[in-house]
Amino acid sequence: MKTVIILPTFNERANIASIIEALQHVFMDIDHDMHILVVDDRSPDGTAEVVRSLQADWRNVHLIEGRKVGLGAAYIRGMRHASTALRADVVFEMDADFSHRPQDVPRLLREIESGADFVIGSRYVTGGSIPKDWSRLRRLNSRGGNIAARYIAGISGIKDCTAGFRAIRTSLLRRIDFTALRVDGYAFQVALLHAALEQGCSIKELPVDFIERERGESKLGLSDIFEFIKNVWWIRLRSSRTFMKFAVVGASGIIVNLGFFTLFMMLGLNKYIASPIAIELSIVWNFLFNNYWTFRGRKTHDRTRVRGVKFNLVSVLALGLSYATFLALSFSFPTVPPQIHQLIGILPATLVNYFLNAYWTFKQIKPVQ
Ligand SMILES: Nc1nc2c(ncn2[C@@H]2O[C@H](COP(=O)(O)OP(=O)(O)O)[C@@H](O)[C@H]2O)c(=O)[nH]1
Ligand SMILES: [Mg+2]
Repeated sequence: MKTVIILPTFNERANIASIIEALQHVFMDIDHDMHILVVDDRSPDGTAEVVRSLQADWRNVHLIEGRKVGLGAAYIRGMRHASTALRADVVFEMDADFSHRPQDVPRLLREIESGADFVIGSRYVTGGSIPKDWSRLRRLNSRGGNIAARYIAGISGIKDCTAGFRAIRTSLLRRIDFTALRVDGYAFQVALLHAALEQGCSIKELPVDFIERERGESKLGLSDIFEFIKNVWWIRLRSSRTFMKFAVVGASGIIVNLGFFTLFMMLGLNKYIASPIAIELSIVWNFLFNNYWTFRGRKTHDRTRVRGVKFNLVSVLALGLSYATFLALSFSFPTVPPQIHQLIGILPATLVNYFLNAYWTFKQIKPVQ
């Protein structure tokens, strides 16, 4: 079995030689054709130079270089190269900074040998761990990413959706359209996992300890976080018919909201009074539409009466949120037309509305397993 460990690098001069050596050491006990592919984005610190000098000693070290677009773009380039030019059967995703331990490679590979298509080195299954000294923010970021992958993108049954240490069969990768994933950064991890699940592959999670890097800096940036949020919603939009219906209802609600708002203003009503009434009317409209269409097929715990009460509570909260946004924007940007403030106020209200209604008001009774 030809196996290629893909190491994306950006300014990893301090780590690259030692991680390659550590991997070579581990390879000695593995009974497969083991290779390393460094995907470097022309690191200014000269990471590629170090790799080239190591290539003189190791025939199984490969290097491709490109323009820096992001971690996902680097992995896509690496995976394409590994499965076509290098004809790999299995690829690994792995950080070059020792966050993932080289000695865990054989364990993940054994799981592939036993038939899995996709093996995750997981920090969040029993036996796995994240660094004890991770800051609250870092933990929140990692946990939040997994919660978003689960509840927004709808990936269920996987504990570590954002893991960056994984072994994947190229037979699976060849069935995936990378361009359709539409991701360049760290969001790639969740996008690829979701695409793999859509292919109906066999996925395994094995516990690993994630080690904090000692040299160099993390490259996770703000743009990665924004792309991550965009991506989980994009997955949701494509894969969830319920959310599609909710979005259609929401769009019709926007027309109701802005229509009534404009009508009331034309009738001479003060805009601060017209706003909440228009919001409330659109919420009632949305509820009726959702109740009799979007969530119609759901078996819920509650009777319609209780659902009605819950819906009203959610409505008040959404109304408050929408109106607070309207007020804040009106005071901050008084010259902008009030319709714009009213329109922006719909956004936070819609998100809160959807989650509370989908997971509380219309919570589905779980089928007995
Ligand atoms: N080629 C390439 N590698 C990247 C890029 N961003 C991050 N990396 C590499 O991907 C791996 C994981 O990144 P790291 O900064 O350790 O992320 P963290 O572990 O989440 O803090 C490291 O080996 C980085 O050098 C990029 O844009 N291009
Ligand atoms: Mg790292």
